[in-house]
Amino acid sequence: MSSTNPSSFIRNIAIIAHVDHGKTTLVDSMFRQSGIYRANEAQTERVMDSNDLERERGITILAKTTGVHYKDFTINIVDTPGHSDFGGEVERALKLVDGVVLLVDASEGPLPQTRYVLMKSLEAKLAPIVVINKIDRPDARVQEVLNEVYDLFIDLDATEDQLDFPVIYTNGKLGIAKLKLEDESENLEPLFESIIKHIPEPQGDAEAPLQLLVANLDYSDYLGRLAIGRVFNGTLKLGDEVSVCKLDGKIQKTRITKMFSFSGLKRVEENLAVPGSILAIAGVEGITIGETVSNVDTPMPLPVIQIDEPTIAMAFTVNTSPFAGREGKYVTSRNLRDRLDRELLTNVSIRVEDAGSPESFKVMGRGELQLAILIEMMRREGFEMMVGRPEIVTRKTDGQLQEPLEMLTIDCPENFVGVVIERIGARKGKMEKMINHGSGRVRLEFLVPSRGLIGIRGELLTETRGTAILNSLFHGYIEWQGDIESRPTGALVSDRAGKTTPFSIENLQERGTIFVQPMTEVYEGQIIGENARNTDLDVNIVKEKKLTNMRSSSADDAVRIIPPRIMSLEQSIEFIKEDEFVEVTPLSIRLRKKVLKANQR
Ligand SMILES: Nc1nc2c(ncn2[C@@H]2O[C@H](COP(=O)(O)OP(=O)(O)OP(=O)(O)O)[C@@H](O)[C@H]2O)c(=O)[nH]1
Ligand SMILES: [Mg+2]
Repeated sequence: MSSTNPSSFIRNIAIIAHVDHGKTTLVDSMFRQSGIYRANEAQTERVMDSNDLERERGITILAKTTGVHYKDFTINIVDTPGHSDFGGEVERALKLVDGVVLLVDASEGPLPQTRYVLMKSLEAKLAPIVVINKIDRPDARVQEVLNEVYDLFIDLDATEDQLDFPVIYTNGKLGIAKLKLEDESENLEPLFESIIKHIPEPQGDAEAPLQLLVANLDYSDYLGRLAIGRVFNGTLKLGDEVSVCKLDGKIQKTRITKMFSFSGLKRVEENLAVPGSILAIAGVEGITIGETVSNVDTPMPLPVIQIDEPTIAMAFTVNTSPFAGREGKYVTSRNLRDRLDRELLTNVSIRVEDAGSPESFKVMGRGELQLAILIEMMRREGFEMMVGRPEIVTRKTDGQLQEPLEMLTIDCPENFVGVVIERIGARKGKMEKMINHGSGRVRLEFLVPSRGLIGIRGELLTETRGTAILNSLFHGYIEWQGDIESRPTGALVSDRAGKTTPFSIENLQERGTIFVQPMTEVYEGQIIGENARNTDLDVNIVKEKKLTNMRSSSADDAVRIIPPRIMSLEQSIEFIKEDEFVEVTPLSIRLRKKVLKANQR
C-alpha cells in the first residue's frame, strides 16, 4: 500500500499476558509518553482499570480499547484481562487487531494464561511481539524466561515466521524499553518503533462495501447505545446511511449520527473511518456484539465471533429467605431476568438458561471468579438473590458423559509439595510435571477435573500458610471422573430466628467456627458457622444468659469471643454444598440451607 493510504498510519494491537504481568501498567506508560496527558493533569495508576471492581481488586476484568499517537501513527491498543475466567474478553479483543504484544513477567515466566492467549493469537495468525517485562525485579531471570517463551511457541506449533518474533525488554512501571538488556534507554521508543515496524498495517479495501465488525458496546447518556468495532473494508462517513446485519440474519437500516476514535481515556469526534479504524459509533440502537455494520445497498456480514464454551454453571434464584426485600431494590424474578438479559448483550462468554422454575436461572461462565464478579456488580446495583453451588457444565460425546478438565499450575515452597500433591490427588488430579527452580520453590503441574477445583484455592492456601500460587486453565474434556470429595465439614445451622448473643456464641465456638457477629439478626435455617464434624448441627445461637450472678460483667463475656470468620462472596460460593445457598443482598452475604425448617431437612 502506498504511504498516502491513511490505513498505513494505523496499527492495531492487543496487549495479552497472564494475570498481573503488567499489561495495564505498560499502557499507563504508553499514555504518559505519547502526550495523552497535559502537564498539569493528575495521573492515577492503571487508569484503564476504570471500573470500581477493577480498582478494588487490582485486576482487569473487561477488555478496553484505547489509542495513542506516536509520530504520524495512530496505535490502537486493546488492554485485555489476564485472569483465565475472562478469556472470552481476550478472544473478542483479538478480532480487532493485527498483532499482539505478549507480555511475560521476567521472574514468573510463561504461566497458564500466557499459553492460552498465545495459542489464541497464533491461531488467529496475529503477528507477535514478545515483551519481557519487570526486568527490574531482583529475582528476574530474563534469559531463562525468554527460553521458556521459545519453548512455549514451539509447543504450540508456531510456524517459522511466528517464531521469528522481536523481543523487547521493559520496565513497564518506569516506562523503559530496550532491544538488548544491556542497552541504555529512558523511554518506550524501542517498543513503539517495533510496533510500527513489525505489526502489519491494516489490510482491507477502502473501495469495497463497508464492513465494520462490532466487538463491544458502550452507552452514552446523550447518544444512547454506542457500538465499538473495527472497519475491515470500505469507508464510513459521518451521517452515512448503513445496514446493520443482525445476528438472526435480518437487515436493519440506520444512520450513523456520531463517530469517535480513541485517544487515551477520551473519545475524539471523527468524520471518516478507513480500513483498520477502531471506533465507537452512535445511531445504532439495538445493535449487539458480533453484528456487522455494512453498506446500505449491498450488506455483507462478517463471520460471527466464535468463542470457547462456558465450563461452569450456577443457579441464580429469587431470594426466598425471611429477610428478602429488606436490603435490596430489585428482588423479583422479572428484575433478575431483565438484568441477566442486559448482561448477555455485552458479556460474550456467559450464557443464561431457565433452570426449571420461573424463579431460577442457570448462569454459565468460564469460572467462579467471573460469576462472582457478575453477582458483585448486581448487588451493588441493588439486587438481591440466592446462588447455588457452582456446577460443572458436562457434555455427552458418543454416548459418553464428559466433564471439563483443567491444567492447574501450583507454585509453592518445597516443604509443602507433599501436602499439595495429596490434596490434589484427593480431587482426582494427576501430576504431569514438577519443576524445581532451585530457589526453594517448586512448580507443579496437574490435570484436574474442573469440578475438583471448586474450593481448592482456600483449602491449599490454608495448607500452605498462604504461600501457594494457583493458576488454572481449561484443557479439554475427560470422561466423567466419578465422585469428588467436597467440603469435609458440616454446617452449624440456626434453629430459630432472633438476635445472636455473645453467650451462645461463646458456647458454640467450641463446636466449630462461627460466621456471625454478636447481635446479628438471623433466621431459622441460616448457616451461622462451620461444624468441625462432617454433619450439620442445628443450634440455638440466640439464647440469652440467665442472669443469676449479677456481678459477672458483660465485658468478661465479650473477651472470650473469637472474632467470627467473615467470608467474602467468592469464599462463600466455594463453601456451600449442594443443599445450601448463598443469599446475596446489597448489604449482606448470608449462607443458608435450601430447606429452612429444621424438621423438613
Ligand atoms: N517491578 C515491576 N512491577 C511492575 C512492572 N509493571 C507492572 N508492575 C506491577 O505489577 C502489578 C500488576 O500490574 P498490572 O498492570 O495491573 O498487570 P495486568 O497485566 O494489567 O493485570 P491483569 O489485567 O489483572 O491481568 C502491579 O502491582 C504493577 O505495579 C514492572 O515493570 N516492574
Ligand atoms: Mg490489567
